[in-house]
Amino acid sequence: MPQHVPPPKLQLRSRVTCPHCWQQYPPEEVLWISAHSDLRGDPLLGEDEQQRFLPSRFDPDGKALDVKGVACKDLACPHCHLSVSWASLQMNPLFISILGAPGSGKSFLLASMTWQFRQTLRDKFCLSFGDADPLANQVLSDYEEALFLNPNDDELVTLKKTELEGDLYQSVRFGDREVWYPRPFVFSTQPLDGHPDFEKRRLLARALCLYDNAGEHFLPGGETARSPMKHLALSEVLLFLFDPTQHPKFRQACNGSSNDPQMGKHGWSHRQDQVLMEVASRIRSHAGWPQDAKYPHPLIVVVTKYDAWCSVIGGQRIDLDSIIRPVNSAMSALDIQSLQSVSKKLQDVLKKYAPEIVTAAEGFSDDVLYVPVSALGCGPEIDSNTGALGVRPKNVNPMWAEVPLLYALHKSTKRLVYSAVRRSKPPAGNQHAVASPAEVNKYPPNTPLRETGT
Ligand SMILES: Nc1nc2c(ncn2[C@@H]2O[C@H](COP(=O)(O)OP(=O)(O)O)[C@@H](O)[C@H]2O)c(=O)[nH]1
Ligand SMILES: [Mg+2]
Ligand SMILES: [Zn+2]
Repeated sequence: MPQHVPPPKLQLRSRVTCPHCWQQYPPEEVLWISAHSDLRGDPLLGEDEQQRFLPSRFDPDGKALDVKGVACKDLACPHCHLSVSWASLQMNPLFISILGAPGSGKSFLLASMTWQFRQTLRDKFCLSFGDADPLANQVLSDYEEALFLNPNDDELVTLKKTELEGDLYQSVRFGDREVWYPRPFVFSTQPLDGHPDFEKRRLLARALCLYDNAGEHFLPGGETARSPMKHLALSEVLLFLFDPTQHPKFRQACNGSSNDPQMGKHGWSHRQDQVLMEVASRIRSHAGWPQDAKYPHPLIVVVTKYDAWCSVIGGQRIDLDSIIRPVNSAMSALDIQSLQSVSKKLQDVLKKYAPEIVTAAEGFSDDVLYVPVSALGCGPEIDSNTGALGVRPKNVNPMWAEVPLLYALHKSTKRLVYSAVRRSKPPAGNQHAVASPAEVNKYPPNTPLRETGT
């Protein structure tokens, strides 16, 4: 019998979910991408793509050999032929969708969030965090580089707009039907040595699939069969971005206390509650639920551009340290109660200025957390040459950019990011208990841990 998968030292999942087309398939059906430069042309992806094939020969390292005998390393989904990373074959996926009106700050937040995660997860949570497929994450790495590793840090930068059908979408031709799939950014994370569950790292490892969606898709009527959004229904956590600078009552309340040009004539204006209701309606129809059904997962309402509207909630800088507690010398846990008290304060502010958002959010999910973030920590400036908004990298200093994703990780896999418990009587001088590893795992995990199949 031909051998379709390499003799594995690797543990593969029994079913793999494609992060592009979301079809499930057993790992032995995965295709390989030919390496020899003569082997070009794919019926689904076009003439410029390397051929995909189901292998029958492998080299001693377990790499498939293409028909020209060259060892290959890249894999592709048998349904859409787009490339999939090894992490997708080995790790439980965690789909997280980032939604919001055009201009609400999705692209900047993604860049800031993943940049912060690269340090915070290792240093504070004893978790590894890396690109599962560096080439596929290139757009996001470019954003990160422009903001955080820019040698010309005094020059204004803008991020390329998330086009409807551009870099962030990939086209696949099924016969005469062309479909544009949102390009996932895939990262892998797992416990490092020092994490209480280091021994179970293979079971706990997750392939995080993040989607930066063009906001236009969420304006009523924006989805077409050409641009499916099934990832919305598969997401275990939704991040909905609400941008107060686009809201007339927030702008009024901040009048005089913010120099941000977005508060003035540069501001966007979209009915953001309608975007959220549109998202809710699409998720329900994709999942086949009745239109009044509640989403069974957490909804995180990320209130962006905190630097621009913080005057309405006290004007303080917010620090990650205020919501994490040390567990041991290597690891901290999320202080959920502190996070919830910030959420409550923000919910009160939203009820005052934008009650329609609270109604839309709580009408959709029973588990809503409101989180203030600032991807930049400063406002953009108007570029006098182009009239566009730009930021100077030297001024960028994010606030809580990583918090929504930390909470999402905690909610979907309690054992990766732990929660700290507060003792009822705090020791003198210390309001919060330092939780021991046994204590921190307050809740049972959401989903039972499963052994990965072979
Ligand atoms: N004041 C402020 N402005 C921001 C922040 N993040 C993004 N912006 C501005 O918001 C605009 C839209 O952001 P972008 O991420 O492209 O929005 P998207 O369309 O949702 O992807 C940009 O011009 C940014 O300058 C922030 O943290 N603070
Ligand atoms: Mg964008
Ligand atoms: Zn696929």
